[in-house]
Amino acid sequence: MEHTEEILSNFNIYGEYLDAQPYGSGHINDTILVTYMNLGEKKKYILRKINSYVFKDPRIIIENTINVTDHIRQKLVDANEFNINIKVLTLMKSKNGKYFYFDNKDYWCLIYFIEGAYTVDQVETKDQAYEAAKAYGKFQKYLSDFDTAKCHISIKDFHNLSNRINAFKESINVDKENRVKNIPNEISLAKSYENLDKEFVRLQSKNLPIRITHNDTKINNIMLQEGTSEGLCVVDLDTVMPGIILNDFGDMVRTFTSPVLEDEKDSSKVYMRLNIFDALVKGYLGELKTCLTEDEVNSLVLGAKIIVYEQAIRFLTDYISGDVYYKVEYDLHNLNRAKNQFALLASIEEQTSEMEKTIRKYSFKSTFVNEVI
Ligand code: GN1
Ligand code: MG
Repeated sequence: MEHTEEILSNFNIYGEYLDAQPYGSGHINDTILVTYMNLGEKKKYILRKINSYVFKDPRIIIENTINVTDHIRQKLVDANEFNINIKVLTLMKSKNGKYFYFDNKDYWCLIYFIEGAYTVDQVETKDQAYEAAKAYGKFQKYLSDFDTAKCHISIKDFHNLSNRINAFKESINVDKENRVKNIPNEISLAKSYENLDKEFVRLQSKNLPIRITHNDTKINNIMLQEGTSEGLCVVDLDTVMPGIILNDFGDMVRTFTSPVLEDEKDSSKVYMRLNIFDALVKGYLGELKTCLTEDEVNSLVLGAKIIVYEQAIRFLTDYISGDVYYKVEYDLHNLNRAKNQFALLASIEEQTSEMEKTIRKYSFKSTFVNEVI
C-alpha cells in the first residue's frame, strides 16, 4: 500500500513503518490498520479515509469527534478511571497541526489502535449484548451534559424516515439501472410498512429530548475487552450529532438481535432473538433508566421498528440506484441486505408485546413499583 505510506508520512509517528492492512467491515469509509516498529515494540494505528461523497464537509465530523472525545476523556478522568487511552478514541495530529491530513482529494485521520480488544459482526452471547449495550449507555450518559448547539449535524436528515421514503420512491421513478422489475415483492413489502412513517411523525410531535446520539450503534462499533467481553470503547464517531435516543436504541436492536450477518444470503435465517434483546435492554437501561423520559422509554420498541424499516429502505434504494452509497461485493448485495431487514422487521412485529414487557422489566417505573412492594 504505497500511497498509504505516503499519507502516513504526513503524521508524526515514531518508528519504522512495517505494514498496512484493510480493517473492519464498515460500508462507507476506508479503514486501514497500520503497524510501526518503535524501539523494538510494535505500535498499531487506524488510518481512516473519510468518504466525501457521504460526508460533504469532513472537517465537521473531525471537529465533532475531537469535542466529543475530549468531553468523554474528562468524564473518565473525573471518575478516576485508569487506562483511559483504551476507553476513548484518541486522534493524532498531522504535521500541519490539524487532526487530519488533506491530500487535495481526501481527508485522512489517524487514531491510536485500542489494544487488547476485539469486535464482532454478529452477537454470539448474551454477555456480549449486555456489555456492548452498557457501553453505549455509558457513552450516552457521558454526553448527557454536552451542549447540543456545539455539535454539528454531520449528515442532514440522516434519520428522517419521511425523507428516506421519498428518496426510495424517487429511485423507483428514475429506475436508473432497470432493476425495479426484479423486486416487486420488496417494493410492496416496503409500501406495506409505510404506516411506520405516520408513527414516526407522531413521535416527532412528542418533543422527545434532543441528545447527542451516536447514530451508528452497530455491534461492531464497540471494542470488547479480550477475555471479559467488557465494552471498552465506542468507535466510529462520524455520525455523532444531535438526535433522539431511538436512533441508537433502534440500531442496537437491528444489529445485535439477528443471529446472522447483516448480509446473510438466506433471509429465512433472520429473526429477532428475544434473549439477546433482554440482555441489550438490561445493559442499556441499566445505565440510562433514570435519565430517560417516560415518552422515550415508551417509544423504544417503536423506535427499533422505525430504524430497521429505514435501513431496509436505504439498502433497497441503493440497490435500485445502482449501489452508489454502500460498498458492495456483488450485484445483489444491497438487495440481500434489504431482505434481511424486512425479515427482522417482521419478527419484531410478531414479538412486539414480549419486547414491550422486557422494556417494562428494566425501566425505572417497574423497578420503582417493585421496590415499593
Ligand atoms: C453505514 O459504514 P458503516 O458500516 O459505519 C451507514 C449506517 C448504516 C450502516 C449499515 C454514514 O455505516 O448509517 O446503518 O452502514 N453509515 C452512513 O450497516 O451512512
Ligand atoms: Mg459508521
